[in-house]
Amino acid sequence: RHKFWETQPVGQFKDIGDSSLPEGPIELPTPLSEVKQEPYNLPDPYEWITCDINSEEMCDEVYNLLSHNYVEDDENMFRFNYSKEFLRWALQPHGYFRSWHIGVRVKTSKKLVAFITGIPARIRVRDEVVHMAEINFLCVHKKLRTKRLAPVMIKEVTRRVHLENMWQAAYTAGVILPTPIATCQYWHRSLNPKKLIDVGFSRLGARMTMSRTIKLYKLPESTITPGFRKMEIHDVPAVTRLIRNYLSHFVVAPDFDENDVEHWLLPRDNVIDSYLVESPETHEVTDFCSFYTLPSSILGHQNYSTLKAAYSFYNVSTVTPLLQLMNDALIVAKQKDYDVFNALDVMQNDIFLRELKFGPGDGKLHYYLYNYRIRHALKPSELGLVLL
Ligand code: MYA
Ligand code: JJ1
Repeated sequence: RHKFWETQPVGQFKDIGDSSLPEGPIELPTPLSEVKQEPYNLPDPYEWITCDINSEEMCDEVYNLLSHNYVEDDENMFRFNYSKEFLRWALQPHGYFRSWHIGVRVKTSKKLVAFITGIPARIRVRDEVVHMAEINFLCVHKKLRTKRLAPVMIKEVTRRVHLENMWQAAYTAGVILPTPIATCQYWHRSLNPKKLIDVGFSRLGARMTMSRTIKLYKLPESTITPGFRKMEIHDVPAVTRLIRNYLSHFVVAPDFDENDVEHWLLPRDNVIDSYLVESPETHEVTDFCSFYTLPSSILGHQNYSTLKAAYSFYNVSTVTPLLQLMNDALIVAKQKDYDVFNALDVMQNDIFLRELKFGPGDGKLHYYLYNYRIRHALKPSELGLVLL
């Protein structure tokens, strides 16, 4: 059934429930001298390129490929529209490898037709911290689909990860592959219900009018929690302590240090928003919330072309109840003119989802590890990892 994935060191469907298989690496690392030195062969018209995402032209090409060919919902009404600023952030954490930003183009025309990326990350699985690649932005131009280009891209990124002496990877996908470590549900909180209904993102509920719906989703003009403010650079040590302690409670989670927190959580306009609660008495940082900005193109609509979506990232509550903290996150997202606030049912998100009027979406997100076996599938609440 999975001609490619059957050949890869991933949990296989036939092994589900086999408790005799150990947790951990499926294959041992090979000596670096035995890693293939040349790139995999592509069909004749195409060639590999390493993308310099700092170059304005290259960033434009990647942006254009993704904005026309990347992930859509099941009815092809919306397509992720990652911004160039977002892509630069997502692909260049400290210690990134340029060789892991891989493009395929047509030799003759130089047109970029496929893309895949990796970035390095330390991911803890139970009590082991594993140096992994996070693989994202796999994309093949619509006109070149189902020609088995994706397996070549995956093998090539794997080779380049191996060359850096890393042997595991983490990735997410909307499709089922062998074998998810967890399956999560997308939830959506309407901020601009009229637009969401107009564009077909959501529907008027049974026995609901537009004005009742608008009232249902109304939020206060300003945040509630005393001491709630935007995160700043001097907060990095305190936020790192807060996040590290929180993430230690999950089975799979990133092992963030201060550099990671500075890169992944310090606010950047229209990319990442982070807020915290500083106790007005003790000046301690007690709570934290964050969301990233990922608009979607609205395909073929008369009046609207983009949906402005916020995606819940990492949230930690120790003093302010999570419900109140996330309500404040919704309030700032509304102030900033987002149309919808999205979240997965990971970590402790189930505490606030229903209460804050999120509804389940029609999309699921499956989490995967490459070359690392987990004996039983995890519950979403055991996952402390959010990929972009
Ligand atoms: S998930 C986002 C993926 N991108 C999209 O959905 C954008 C729109 N779609 C496309 O661009 C194409 O449909 C893609 C497939 C490129 C997805 N992950 O070339 P094909 C398998 C993994 O004929 P196409 C993200 O970015 C499929 O099961 N495998 O198909 C994370 C089949 O294999 P098998 C996938 O439709 C990516 C084979 O590909 C996916 O033209 C993580 C068919 O190839 C998918 N999302 O192209 C990648 N979709 O026969 C894995 C299909 O066996 C990383 N397939 O069923 C693994 C770790 C690597 C590093 C390891 C380091 C140590
Ligand atoms: O956004 C998604 N679904 C929306 C739109 C559905 C449009 C028709 N298919 C949705 N809307 C309902 C909202 C409603 C608001 C009021 C309360 C009740 C709910 O369900 C879905 C997620 O649900 N998104 C996608 O399908 C996009 C792809 C998801 C897979 C992502 C793969 C990522 C790759 C990572 O590297």
